[in-house]
Amino acid sequence: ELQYPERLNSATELLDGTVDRLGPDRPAFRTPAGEVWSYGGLQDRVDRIARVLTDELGVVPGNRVLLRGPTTPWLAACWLAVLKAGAVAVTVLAQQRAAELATVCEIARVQHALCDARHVEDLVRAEVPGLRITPFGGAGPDDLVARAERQEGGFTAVDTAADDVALIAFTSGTTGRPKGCMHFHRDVLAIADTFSHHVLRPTPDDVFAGSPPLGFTFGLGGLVVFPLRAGASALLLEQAGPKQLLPAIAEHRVSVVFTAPTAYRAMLDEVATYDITSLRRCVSAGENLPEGTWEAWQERTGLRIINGIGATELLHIFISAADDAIRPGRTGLPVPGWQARIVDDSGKPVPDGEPGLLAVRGPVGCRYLADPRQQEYVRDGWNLTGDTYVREPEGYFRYVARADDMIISAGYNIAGPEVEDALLRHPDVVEAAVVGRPDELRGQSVVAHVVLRDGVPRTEATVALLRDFVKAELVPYKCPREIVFPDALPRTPTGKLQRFRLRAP
Ligand code: 3SK
Repeated sequence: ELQYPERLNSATELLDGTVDRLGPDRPAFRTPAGEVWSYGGLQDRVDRIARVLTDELGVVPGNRVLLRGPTTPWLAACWLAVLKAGAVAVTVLAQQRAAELATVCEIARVQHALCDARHVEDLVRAEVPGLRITPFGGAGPDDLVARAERQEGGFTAVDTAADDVALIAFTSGTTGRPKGCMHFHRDVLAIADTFSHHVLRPTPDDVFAGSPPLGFTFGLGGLVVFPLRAGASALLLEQAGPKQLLPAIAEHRVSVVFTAPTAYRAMLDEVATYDITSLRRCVSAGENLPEGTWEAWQERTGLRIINGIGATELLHIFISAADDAIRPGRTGLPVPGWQARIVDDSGKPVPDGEPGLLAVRGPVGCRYLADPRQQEYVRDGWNLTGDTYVREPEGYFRYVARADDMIISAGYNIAGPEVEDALLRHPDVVEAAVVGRPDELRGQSVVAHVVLRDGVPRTEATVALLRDFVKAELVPYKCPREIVFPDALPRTPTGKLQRFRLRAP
């Protein structure tokens, strides 16, 4: 079991603890432009920002500070400084617009914002009463960077308790009002000491990179918390789509990459043209990883993708597996420190091999900020993630679908992801989403939304070809009755598929 002292400041542990262990000179953050921030340089900037927060902006422990911007070393430094000053970091995505920002600020009662100078406009338009916005990375004497330069270093971290709130991470869900998830200082370390420590097993020589932004806890863990806890470094990419990731991996000798299943798929065609021999860990989360994508990536690269399921409510990944423990098509085993089981609607465990709701518990729990949906997520001390899973007899957890995404057609239960996996095995298919659409005769009918490779005709002949292809892989009742060819699939800013949009009649 994880043991942390009663008084604990996670930013101090991540940063000052690492400097004490490994010295100030090792690289902490890198940028594609070749900039390198050493641990000592990062510590100095964090301390100066913390002084600006406390001495100039009047931030006191417990104040909520919004952080907004693309993935840069300055954004990461702001996050560490907010925690070091005992305040609470409220992370949002750079793409979130004024109305969403206003809601987040209202729910979290945000008093201050540190915002990348290129993204201040939407925040101003949000018209949050009393919000004090400090830009960083711009020009002028009031910019946070200029202010920090005028300050002294050597800030003594606020003596927070291990269970003081360190951050509030928002989950937009696919619909509904966003929910703020409160996480403690000890939770920040717990994700590194469980998933990262046991599954990734990083060393100080590792170079982390990836596509999820710091406003998504998938990215915050993978690009800040895990590398710093290990004394490793992270390449922080503002643009981190499949097109940018491969050259970045090759040029900066990245060894641990975090991205989503669709990105692995999108990189398949070009991966052979880059030298990616530095890579030793490829992590996939955020969505279900189709088995076909896992196989194709292994075939092209020789690398076995580490699948994982995480949640903003639980901060990071709680089921996963690495190396010889990986089973293609399975998410994995509960990460050491975590427990998982499958339950029915009343919370009773169901036998192995039967689908049910995934329930997990471990060192981090869901704590929604002032939201009655807490009662739905946490029942009898177990967190219900909203996913349907099967636990197989050897203990592996296999994803079936999001609990509310099961398709029931003519009395059959159909898991959209299984049909998607079949479609994605066809070389002309780039992305696929399979949903149930209301149908008078069958209750629901199976509809596939397929993004085709460039140049493939969107014709009835292609529909017929794909239907035959699926029928050769799956029982006929799972075969889509309808196949449509959009240009792209609707996704949240964190890349999650918005199936509800596809279900609309
Ligand atoms: O939401 C997710 O899917 C997720 C995955 C990994 C780590 C963290 C999160 C929130």
